[in-house]
Amino acid sequence: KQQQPVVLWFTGLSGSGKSTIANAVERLLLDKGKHSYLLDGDNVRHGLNKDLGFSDTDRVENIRRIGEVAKLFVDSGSIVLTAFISPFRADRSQVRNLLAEGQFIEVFIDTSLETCESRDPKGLYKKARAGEIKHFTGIDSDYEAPMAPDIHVKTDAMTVEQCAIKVLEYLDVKGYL
Ligand code: GGZ
Repeated sequence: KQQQPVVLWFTGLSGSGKSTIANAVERLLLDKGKHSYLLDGDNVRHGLNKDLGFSDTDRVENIRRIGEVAKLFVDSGSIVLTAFISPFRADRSQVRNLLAEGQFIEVFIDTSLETCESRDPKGLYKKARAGEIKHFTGIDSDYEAPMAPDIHVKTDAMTVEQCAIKVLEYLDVKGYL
């Protein structure tokens, strides 16, 4: 059976584990012989969207462009993973509406602000608390958690591997693979 093209849209706070889990999902897919493509800050915010910052307006535009790019990949038959905070519900639902029914899977990487802040791998939360970075998500910029995510990954008591398996099982059960 052919794989179904789809967007796995990861959303969650900075440091929640979106990219790490998305990478683990990519690897599990590859183990099953399924090729996927990951869009994240490294390949999008440094290139296509390098003109955008972190004001609300810029984040809206960031997500809009990523949605359009994800759609192009889906049109080419790919499984696409995206790992962006995507803090606003309206923007995420706009991407859902861009795609055909069943082609957008919202994956909520639900890690408490407390946990994200204690990890702080890049020291960004510390800077945000000190007022050195303005409009930081979770500190002085909103994060609107999904109300009905397709996949709700509560990371606190799970390993990265377990989180990735949860995503894979969803894809399997729903017939995407
Ligand atoms: C949030 C910021 C900010 C501000 C820089 N707020 O942990 P990171 O570093 O690697 O991931 C964060 C990334 C967020 O970019 P996104 O494109 O995912 O955001 S959005 O979907 O809201 O457009 C963080 C870094 O960029 N970063 N400044 N003020 N994250």
